[in-house]
Order: sequence, then structure tokens, then C-alpha cells
Amino acid sequence: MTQNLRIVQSRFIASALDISTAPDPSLSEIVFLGRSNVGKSSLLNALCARKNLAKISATPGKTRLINFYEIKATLDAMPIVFRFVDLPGFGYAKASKSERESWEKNLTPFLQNRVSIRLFLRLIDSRLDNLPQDIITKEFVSAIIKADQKDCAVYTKADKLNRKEKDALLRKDQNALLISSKSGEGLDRLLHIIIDSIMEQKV
Ligand SMILES: Nc1nc2c(ncn2[C@@H]2O[C@H](COP(=O)(O)OP(=O)(O)OP(=O)(O)O)[C@@H](O)[C@H]2O)c(=O)[nH]1
Ligand SMILES: [Mg+2]
Repeated sequence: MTQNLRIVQSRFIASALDISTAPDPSLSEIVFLGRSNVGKSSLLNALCARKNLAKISATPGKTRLINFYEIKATLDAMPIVFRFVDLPGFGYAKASKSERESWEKNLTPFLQNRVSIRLFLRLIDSRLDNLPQDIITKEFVSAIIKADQKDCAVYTKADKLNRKEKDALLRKDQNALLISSKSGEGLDRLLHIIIDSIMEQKV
């Protein structure tokens, strides 16, 4: 039997520069991780069916702080409350050295020590898989992940791929989760993965 899962409410709660200024880790958190411009903020908006909840831009480097959103979903009749955490992108070529250092200085301890993180959503541009920076991120998450956390790779902008290109990606990784914030492809499957990561912790 398929369950009826949907996000019914979403709101911005706070921005923080680092873990010390972040809100209390009192709710399960899903972090959106990936290169600048990969589509993190767009995915967050698409999952919530909101246009401008998180700021998006064609210019890389739009998201500068750690942004927390409170999300209310329902699984059949059961309410589930959790948070989405939109992060600044790394690897933005035009970022100054000090901006890159500030990313590492603030976000590395956040990702390592934030106990409420249940799921690392690693976004990868489906047209540009295997970029060195994405491989480094995968290794970084593998090194810090704890037993009560999950890691999930998400291939973004699937609307830009034709059938042949999608098949090629799926041949390389048969579990590849192809999503598009534009067409809505893969969003329902992703939402189930998100909720599973939260529910597993509770049982
Ligand atoms: N075609 C298409 N474009 C997308 C999709 N998702 C995002 N984009 C575009 O990609 C650009 C970057 O999107 P953002 O969501 O701001 O990316 P981000 O990862 O949050 O970027 P930073 O905040 O700079 O780290 C924007 O021009 C979006 O419109 C998608 O699924 N399909
Ligand atoms: Mg962003």
C-alpha cells in the first residue's frame, strides 16, 4: 500500500554563520550539501512547493549563511515535524580565498558536530558527475557520518538530460536518484527517503 506523504507547511526559522549561533538542535535535520549552483535552494523550494522560500539565483554563491527551515509533513494522517538546512555551496570558482576559508572554518565543524543531522543530501549535477569536488564531499561525509545518520546522493537538473544520457547515468549507478526541481521528477521518491531517515531514528 502506498502511503500518502506530503509537505503541508514550511517556514524560515533562522540563519546562522556557524554551529555556535545555530538554533537548538531539537528537531531532526536534513542538510543540502553540494557545489554552488548545483540546485540546493531550488530543490528545497520544489519539495515544499514554494517559489521563494529559499533564495535562488543563476549567479553562484547566492546562499551565504546556514539557513534553517521548519517543515511540517503528513504521512497518511500522522504529522511529522523536521528541518531542512540549506547550506552555502562550496567550490564557487569566483569566491575569494577568504570566503572559501570561511566555508571550511564554519561549515566543517557544523557538519561534524551537529547532532540533529539525520540525512546528508549530497547534490550532484547530473550532467557533470564525477567532479573532483563531489568526490571530496563524498569522502568527507563518509569520514564524519555517525551510526544514526544517512547519506544520499541526488542527481540534479535531470530535465536537462535526454533518455540516452539518463540511461548512461543509471548504468554507472543503478540507484542514482535523478531529480528535477523544474519538472518535479524524482521528488516524491526523495521525500520518502527523507522521511525514512527521520522515522528510523524514532523506532
Ligand atoms: N533546468 C533546471 N535548472 C535548475 C534546477 N534546479 C536549479 N536550477 C537552476 O540552477 C541555478 C542555481 O540554483 P540554486 O538553487 O540557487 O543553486 P544553489 O545550489 O542553491 O546555489 P548556491 O546558493 O550558490 O550554493 C538557478 O538558475 C536555478 O534556476 C533544475 O532542476 N532544472
Ligand atoms: Mg543556494
